[in-house]
Amino acid sequence: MLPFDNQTMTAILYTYRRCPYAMRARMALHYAGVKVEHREIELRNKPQSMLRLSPKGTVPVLSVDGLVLDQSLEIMQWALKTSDPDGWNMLDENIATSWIEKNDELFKILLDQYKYPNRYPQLKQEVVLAQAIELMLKPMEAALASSQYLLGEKMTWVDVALFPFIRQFSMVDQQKFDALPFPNIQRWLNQHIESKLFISVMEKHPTWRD
Ligand SMILES: N[C@@H](CCC(=O)N[C@@H](CS)C(=O)NCC(=O)O)C(=O)O
Repeated sequence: MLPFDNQTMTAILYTYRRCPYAMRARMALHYAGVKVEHREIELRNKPQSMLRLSPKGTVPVLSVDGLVLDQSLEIMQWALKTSDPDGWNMLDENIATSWIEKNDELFKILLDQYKYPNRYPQLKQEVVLAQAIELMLKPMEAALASSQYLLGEKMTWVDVALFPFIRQFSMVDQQKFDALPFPNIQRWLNQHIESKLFISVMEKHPTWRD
């Protein structure tokens, strides 16, 4: 357990509302009860104070008590070490890693290709969709058909880490996504979208200026 104390320590989070990496970090921090100073950024005009902490210039970035975490999964893990009231961390590490690798290394590429077809004129959107279905959506549907969450009957941080990416994918063409034969993914997605946790981390904040 890290000695984070909401009363005496300030955690600063640089974030961007619509970024799926930032969403997973915000959800874990909120779940863990870590109060953060929320600094909403513009990706095209990043604050110098953030770049001084993390020159690579991606969100989320968490700064707390001299520690800088600039990977969303690190922030999630840090939050859960601080507090994990419902046992999001009680899971099989190998299965967790395989879902995360599939999402962060492969599915994210397909998501970008599917979302921004103008940037990939050589790719057919139907082919990208078919690849995403084979890689991610079919295995997810199978997992969610046999249990309520990806790793079993209890929600884990893996559900939270993947959900913002699947949400973004579904929103590219909502009608088309809704027509796919994946009722269990839709159930799981809607449950997260409608959750108090997600709604609270999607509140709008004014842009932070240094
Ligand atoms: N591996 C990083 C990826 C974070 C990332 O790529 N965030 C995007 C926004 S969704 C970003 O900040 N991109 C920088 C930019 O667009 O300038 C993490 O897990 O935190």
